[in-house]
Amino acid sequence: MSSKILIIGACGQIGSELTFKLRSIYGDDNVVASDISYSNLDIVNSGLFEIVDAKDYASVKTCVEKFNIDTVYLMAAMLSATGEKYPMEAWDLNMTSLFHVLNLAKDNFIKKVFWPSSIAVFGPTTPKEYTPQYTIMEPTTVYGMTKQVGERWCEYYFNKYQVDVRSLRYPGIISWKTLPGGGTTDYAVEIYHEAIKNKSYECFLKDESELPMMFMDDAIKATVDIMQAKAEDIKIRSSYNLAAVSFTPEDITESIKKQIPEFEISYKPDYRQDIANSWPKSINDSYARQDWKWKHQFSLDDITEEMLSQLRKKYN
Ligand code: AKB
Repeated sequence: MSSKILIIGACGQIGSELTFKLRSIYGDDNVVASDISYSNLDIVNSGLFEIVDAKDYASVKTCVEKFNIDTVYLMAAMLSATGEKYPMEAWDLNMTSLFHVLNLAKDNFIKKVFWPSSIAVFGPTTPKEYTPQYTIMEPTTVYGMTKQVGERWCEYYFNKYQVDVRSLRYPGIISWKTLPGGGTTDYAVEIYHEAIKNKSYECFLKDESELPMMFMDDAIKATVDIMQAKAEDIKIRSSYNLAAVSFTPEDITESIKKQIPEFEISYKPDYRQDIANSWPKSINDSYARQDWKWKHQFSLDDITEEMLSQLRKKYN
């Protein structure tokens, strides 16, 4: 069965790479990229593109009807660090956009929804090591609160209205094509850019701040896999824990130094340190591995090798 896909937030870090991947699988004519502005020309110029305001129901619905969309990937969100600066705006964007898409599915305009959750659903009272799927969840960031409550709504729409919504709790995502914006895990992308450009980096987290992370290719694979899985294999309709690697700024520095021995890091923790302190160090994703056979590929050294070789081409 052919799928007509809409990606909302296609100009962002994950949305942009997801757009290219979905076009390669389903064909350029079947994948519509959309965002609030023309902020990523690679995406705007690479195929079907529409301006869509995720907070405006009419704007989303018009695009869905225009292209006969059956599947929506809702990638627009305000992340953890920016969300602490603009709490009401984060709540509004993250919740309003989710309700619009869930309601379009409930009212049969679309058939299937992907919505990303995050490790930010966990908080300081959650067990930090190998955090289980089902555990204490008392997030202390607005972003984490929107993701936690969003998960409840996803499960509610599945149980009450049979909406086929699928979700992953992404860790920090590392990629070289598009920069992340406004997250606490962004340091793990910035550090590679600075390693190539300046051979030094001032980190906004402390050396021992361990967080769950993942290379973009693994994140995209997980997203495609969960959406392609048989509905009966998706046993969790809130959101699945998802993991690949966990490391500290010190670990990533060691990994970079294997290739750039003169690389130097210094530490100047800011308000994002409190956010990092509230999140797990590592995640138990055994349900994803069991239910729809999730498997990651990239280790920290694999990520470093790929990031540095791609960014060398970009900057040199
Ligand atoms: C953030 O740091 O806010 C995000 C996330 C872990 O969801 N990258």
